[in-house]
Amino acid sequence: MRQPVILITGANGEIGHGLVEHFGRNGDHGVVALDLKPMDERLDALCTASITGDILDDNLLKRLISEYEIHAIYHLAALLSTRSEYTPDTAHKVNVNGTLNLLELAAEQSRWHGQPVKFLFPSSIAAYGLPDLATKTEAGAVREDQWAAPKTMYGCNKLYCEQLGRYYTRHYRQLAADRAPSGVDFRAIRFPGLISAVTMPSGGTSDYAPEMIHAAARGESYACFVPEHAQIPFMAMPDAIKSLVQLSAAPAEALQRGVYNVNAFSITAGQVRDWVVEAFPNGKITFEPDAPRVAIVDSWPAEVNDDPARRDWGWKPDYDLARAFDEYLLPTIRSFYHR
Ligand code: AKB
Repeated sequence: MRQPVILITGANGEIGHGLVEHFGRNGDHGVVALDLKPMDERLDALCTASITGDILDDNLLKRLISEYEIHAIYHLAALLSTRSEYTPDTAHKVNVNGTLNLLELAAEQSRWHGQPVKFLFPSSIAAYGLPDLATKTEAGAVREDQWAAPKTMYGCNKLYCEQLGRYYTRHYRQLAADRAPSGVDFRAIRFPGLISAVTMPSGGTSDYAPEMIHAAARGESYACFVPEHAQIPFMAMPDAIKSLVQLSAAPAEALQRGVYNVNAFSITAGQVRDWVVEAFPNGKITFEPDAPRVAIVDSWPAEVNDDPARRDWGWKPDYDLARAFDEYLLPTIRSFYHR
């Protein structure tokens, strides 16, 4: 018999670490962790299996189908926005073809065990594209169906995969004589910039905030690649984990949409610097804007409206700006760096 599990792709990444920790300690299914890199030993111990492999490897995915009964997929594997700009074709392969592979795997799993397979997909504020700063300021807290005109390959990938998920959930094989629901229950969250106290991001354009914080905590200098006034929404990593777990647990009939914004706090790069220099006086923060990456950040909303998430599945962040910095980041980073 195949063991009932949840599958987490990109499990060794920032969100992956938090999810493996959560489900490894208190999930009712085993955890199969998949990543290109070997899992950290501490997390490996929490997994039924941790597999080092590629979501583009069809043979590997077939092995997963033969060995496990997958009831939910948290598909985190992706190339983030900056890295995707340097290799747009690879980004499309990983972010889109990889997601298509996992949607097909979910559909086949559901056919085998006869239950729906929940598919949790981390989309992003990168799916939005504001044309200029004046419009960004005027737009205020953007709703899900506004300004979906991404400027990056990563944002295009995320927006298209949202649509792929809707297709699999509602319109899969609609012309087939033996048409049947795919069994894929796709649910997506458009995450803001995420800040973890214990992992470092890589390849994201919102990484300036966590990079600044961690550099200062190490007593190092940091040249921020956006100007002080650059403003986007951010979220403490524990809230990102909470939102995925909460959306996954919501009854399908409560969800009036497949893609949700979640908001925690909106902050400028200058405000991050102000907090950082107070918390870690040895850090030396300067601002050296890199125009192409500034243009990407300027195209993302200053804030998002998350009323639908609050209405449909009771979303509410635990960490507002003050709590995120003073109760999560500061103590956790200090112990992380033994400050
Ligand atoms: C990135 O910067 O690419 C990501 C994101 C905002 O989705 N952190």
